[in-house]
Amino acid sequence: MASGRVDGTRRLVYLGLGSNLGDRDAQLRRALAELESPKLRLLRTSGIYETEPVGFRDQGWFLNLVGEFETELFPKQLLARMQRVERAMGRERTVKNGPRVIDIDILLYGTSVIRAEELEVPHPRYRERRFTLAPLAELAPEMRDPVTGRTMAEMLGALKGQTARRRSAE
Ligand code: PH2
Ligand code: MG
Ligand code: MG
Repeated sequence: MASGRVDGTRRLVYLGLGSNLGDRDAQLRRALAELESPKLRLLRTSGIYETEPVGFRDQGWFLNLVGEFETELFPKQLLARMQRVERAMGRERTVKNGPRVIDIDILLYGTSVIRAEELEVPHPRYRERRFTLAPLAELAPEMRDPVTGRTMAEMLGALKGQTARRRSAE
């Protein structure tokens, strides 16, 4: 569990999902359903958090959650799957960090550290965001960030500001 390696090939991955346009609940549910496959199995989901927009602030509040998956997909295969689901759901890339029907991000992929142009893992900003750390700390408070060694609970405890209200369990 600590290494995120379940056996030789399977990895635990944590995906962050967010939506602030349209029927946000329905979109989170649909994205989880469309992500699932024999090689990407959903193990647990956090509760749903109603969160204040971070970054570009002049937009509606988000619903965010984190899904814990077990996967045999390599990171770039996983990214392609996520982008396919985003496109199928009508995601349009317009304003950076602006409103979206669905956003799916790899937060953690086992204990891997990946620094490629098209993919950075751990997610480069997840340590500063309550909308990612609150659901991660709910699922795995003692899990450590592979770069800093800090636990999810420690990082969450150090954050100031940014409203995130846990709304319901899935
Ligand atoms: N996603 C962003 C930027 N800001 N704020 C909240 N509350 N939730 C998000 O998912 C979010 C955000 C970029 O992906
Ligand atoms: Mg994002
Ligand atoms: Mg994204």
